[in-house]
Amino acid sequence: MDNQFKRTLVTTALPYANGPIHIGHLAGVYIPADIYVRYFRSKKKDILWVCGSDEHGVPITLKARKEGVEPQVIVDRYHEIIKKSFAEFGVSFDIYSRTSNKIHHETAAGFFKKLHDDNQFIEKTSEQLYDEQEKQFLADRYVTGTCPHCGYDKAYGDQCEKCGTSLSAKDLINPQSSISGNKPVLKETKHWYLPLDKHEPFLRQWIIEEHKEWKSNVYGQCKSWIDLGLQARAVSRDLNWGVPVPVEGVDKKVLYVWFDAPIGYISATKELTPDWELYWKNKETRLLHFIGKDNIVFHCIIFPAMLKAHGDYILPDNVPANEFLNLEGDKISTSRNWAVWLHEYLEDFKDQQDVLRYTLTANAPETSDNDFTWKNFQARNNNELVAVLGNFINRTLVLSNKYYGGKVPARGELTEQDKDALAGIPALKAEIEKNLEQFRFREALKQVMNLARLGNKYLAETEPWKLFKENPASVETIMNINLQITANLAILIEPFMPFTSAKIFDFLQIDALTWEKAGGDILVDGHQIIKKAGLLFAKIEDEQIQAQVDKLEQTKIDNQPKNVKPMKDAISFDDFQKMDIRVGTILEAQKVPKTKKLLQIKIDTGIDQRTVVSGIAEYFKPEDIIGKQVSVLVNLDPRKIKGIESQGMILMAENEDGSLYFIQPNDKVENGSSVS
Ligand code: B3M
Ligand code: ZN
Repeated sequence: MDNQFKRTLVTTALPYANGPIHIGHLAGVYIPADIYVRYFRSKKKDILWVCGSDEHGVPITLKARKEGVEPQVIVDRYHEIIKKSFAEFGVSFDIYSRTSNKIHHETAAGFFKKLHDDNQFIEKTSEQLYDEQEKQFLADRYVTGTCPHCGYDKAYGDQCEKCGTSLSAKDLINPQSSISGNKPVLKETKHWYLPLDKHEPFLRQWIIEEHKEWKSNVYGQCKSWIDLGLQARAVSRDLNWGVPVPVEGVDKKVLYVWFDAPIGYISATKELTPDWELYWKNKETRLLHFIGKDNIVFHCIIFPAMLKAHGDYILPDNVPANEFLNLEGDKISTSRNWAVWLHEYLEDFKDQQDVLRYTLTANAPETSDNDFTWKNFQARNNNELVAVLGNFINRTLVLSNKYYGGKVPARGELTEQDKDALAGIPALKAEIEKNLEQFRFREALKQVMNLARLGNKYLAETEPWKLFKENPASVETIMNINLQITANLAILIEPFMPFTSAKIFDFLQIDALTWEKAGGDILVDGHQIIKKAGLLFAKIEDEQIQAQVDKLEQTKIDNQPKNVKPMKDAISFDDFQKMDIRVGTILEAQKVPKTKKLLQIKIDTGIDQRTVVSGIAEYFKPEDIIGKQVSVLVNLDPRKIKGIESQGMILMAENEDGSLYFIQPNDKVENGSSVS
């Protein structure tokens, strides 16, 4: 399939620079892409991989707002953290750029301007959701509400994360401002729209007819959107963070983040190479977008429509999107801190990047959502990496050193068993290639491990340690074959576990080799390998796993509302109605002498003016509460407290730490208004 192409350009979703990177990112997007790109590099194919931080959009401005800093502070912080995590895990982009830089602003503005000048947009003034308190239009993640398609009640203004449908803020049922929590009003504003409806016939033909080979999850999503009917999408926003709309006289409007972000792929390529146009405009280039399933509509419908409208760009040849990875049965969530963060993983599992890369690939959510559990992580390490791969290579190296001082022995005459073992190498290599080229990374990795399994089986069946005395020549053959398998493993494993591959090459004392060398003999007779090799993998103990599980348990506890008292027994409506609660205003207040907690308070209840003794002196100064409206239970039997008759009770909310708050109307009401 790759033969008709001269070169490949791989893009991976630009992570939002509003938080660090977790295992969900790696498993869904960056590890599969890294495997793919490393494989093609190893085959010496012309391939480039571009990525960078997505530094615009509401996730960034919301975070900045929360911290009370400028958005630039947020993106500078997380861009560095993300970039470092990727590098530490061997994610081998050719460039990791960012969308706040100049080249991107110019490229995105230029792209918009061309479409604008070519009349590819519709300009429309319409009513949009507006937060009156915050004086801001609400779009995208600034507004949440109920999805009109699936009923999910936390859908965003641009997308429902539950069903994946792309939305416009006005589609939401019961919209609510993410900033103030208020119900938005409608206000007029002018925007530019990309008429997706106009592109529908082309999209239908291009995807539904010409790309039936796309993964079924991707193809299915695209088909259902197209069948639902596409609508014009606004590509500008009333915000002050982003790429300014490059139209004369327009102020305080920026490009919609999903308009500028995919152009980030183009800007990054420009930054990387003067030949960037070859990768974007030449029909012999194959463009691939690796993404998660929530990004499908943007990469398969909206961005291609933009590229098509521009006129001179190629379109993606494939969009191998993955489903989601869950963590211990629950959706990974940055806000709930339900994640395994890459930088934290390395603190606990130093130098064990490949164990995580292996586990995430073996459990990749390729066809459906999948679950990461620490138990499975431990089992994959102990039962597969240690017991299969590590064990085979260790035994091979130890025996070679023991028998031959680490010099590769020559092969003699071959038995059927020897021939079978040797034949397994090219056969498995072919399987690995076939799967990699079809984006089936789990299966490809399984086949790599099968080569180690084959080696273990061959060792177990030939038992060279038993033969060494009586038939030394046959042992030379056996060990030669085991060493050749080891060298093949070093090559074939490189896309998946680059750190391990480098170690094996070092054990064998040869320079790293490329893909074409795999399939047969690699080591020449008499070559000297390392005398004493370390172990490739270490067993992961139960305590280490327990510590991780405990950490997640703690997160669960942290996420729980604290110390909420259990509900009292049910009461009847009549019981409730017996209470007469009124809004009153505090007229006077003074401390009750010789007490710590008590205030004597005079209240205008609307019915009368009366005295109430209340145990709130530790939280309120008498002079601060005069004039405040409070809720008072007025028909409570009077009680004498410290010699003063208390005629009712002021209702208070009590926080976990014991601090007290009045229950007040949110606006001034008449004294005597009843609370029910
Ligand atoms: N920034 C990532 C996300 O949806 C989004 C991808 C942009 S790719 C052009 O989490
Ligand atoms: Zn939905």
